[in-house]
Amino acid sequence: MNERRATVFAPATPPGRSALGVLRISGPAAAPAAEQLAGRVPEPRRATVAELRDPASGALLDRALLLFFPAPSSSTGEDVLEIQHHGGAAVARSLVEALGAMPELRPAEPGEFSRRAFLAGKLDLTAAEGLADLIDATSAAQARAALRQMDGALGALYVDWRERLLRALALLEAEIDFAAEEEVPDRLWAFVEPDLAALAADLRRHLDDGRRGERLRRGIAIAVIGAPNVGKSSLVNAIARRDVAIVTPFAGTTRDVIEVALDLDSLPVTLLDTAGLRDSDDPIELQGIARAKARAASADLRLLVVDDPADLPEAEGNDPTTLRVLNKLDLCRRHDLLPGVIGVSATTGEGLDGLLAAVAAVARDLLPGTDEVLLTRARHRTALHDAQNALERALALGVAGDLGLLAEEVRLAGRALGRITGAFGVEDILDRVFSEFCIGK
Ligand SMILES: Nc1nc2c(ncn2[C@@H]2O[C@H](COP(=O)(O)OP(=O)(O)OP(=O)(O)O)[C@@H](O)[C@H]2O)c(=O)[nH]1
Ligand SMILES: [Mg+2]
Repeated sequence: MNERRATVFAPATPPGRSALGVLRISGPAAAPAAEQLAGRVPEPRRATVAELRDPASGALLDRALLLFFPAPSSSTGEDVLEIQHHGGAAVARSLVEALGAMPELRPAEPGEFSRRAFLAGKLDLTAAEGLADLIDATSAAQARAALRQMDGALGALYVDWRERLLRALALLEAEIDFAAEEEVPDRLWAFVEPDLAALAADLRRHLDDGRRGERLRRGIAIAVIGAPNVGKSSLVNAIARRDVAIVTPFAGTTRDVIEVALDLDSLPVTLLDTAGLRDSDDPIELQGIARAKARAASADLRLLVVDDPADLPEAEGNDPTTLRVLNKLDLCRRHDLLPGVIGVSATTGEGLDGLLAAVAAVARDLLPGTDEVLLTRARHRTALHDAQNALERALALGVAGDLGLLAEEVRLAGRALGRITGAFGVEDILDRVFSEFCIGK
């Protein structure tokens, strides 16, 4: 049997105790599976209650809701049977076992439903990636961006650019076919060059986004740094509202970098608690300090914490990505506070709201606006760079350039853009894209 036509099944909901669970079956044997489990195939797209029985023993497995979507009007383009069964590990397991016993069915691989949808032309690769991001989204801003990408906003942009390239390529190829010269004729260049130059500028602007889209996807990294014992871990716990990091009265408590993912004012944020910076003989602490320095350098934002105003370094230049924080405000006299320094107490919670507001304000600047079309993945960035380089080479060839070479560069640029949406040469990247998905998606 053709592997792609195999019928696959997978739970679409996580295992464990719940009111309901969903199982999906996609492929030509979806209808026969319904027949074997429920004794009949439900009417298309109509919720149908049915008793599900083990085909081998006849034992009642569940009374469930069945939905049947015949090809091609289904999420995968194939026949799809959706079983909404009662939640609970035993019911789910018995249904999976009954399906697994059917020789024409096999369990789906991670992302296989989405992969089939892509192969059936139901969504392009950027939309599939948006779907994966939506499943992974932990903050409202991430979910919004993922939904926009899933709806095709990003794909449409790349398709439009690729079509502009293909139009130029068609003109160049017509010239190659019908003219004897090998140079680019003036009138053709005058026609094609402005378009290629405008596209190169669009690409440059899109790439030059300060990686804000990618940052939105993975969250803003905020490193909490400072000398030992100033209360960095206490501050992280206070912001996270739970005890993620160990706090002790002893300097040198934190060794490893501890990460906490937070939704801060609907922005995705990862707080990093780090080892206190000091001279030490302890090789373990020294390693922790080295890690702290590395993470602080690569973080998007730094909270530099002190517990004595005298320890505050002069603000270096005007680095908006390092906020200076005075902790243990409950022990300080208020007039000790310097301008531009945020006073907090991890113990009493005083000043935390102000600190979070300041963090959110900086974080918002590091993230894209709500309706920007975002470059969200390194995969896209690589392909866009390839397209841009090919375009720049094409433009550099200029009017005296070789017609065949020029056409080849434009072709390369178009292929690079096609790789992003999956319109071109994707077999090799499909595995990579869809392996990021969870099973059942
Ligand atoms: N009074 C007061 N004590 C605090 C406050 N924040 C932290 N502490 C105390 O300061 C001590 C050190 O706190 P930690 O959070 O472990 O300090 P740290 O900066 O993470 O220390 P290292 O991990 O060793 O670098 C603990 O005894 C805390 O209870 C505060 O706002 N007020
Ligand atoms: Mg600590």
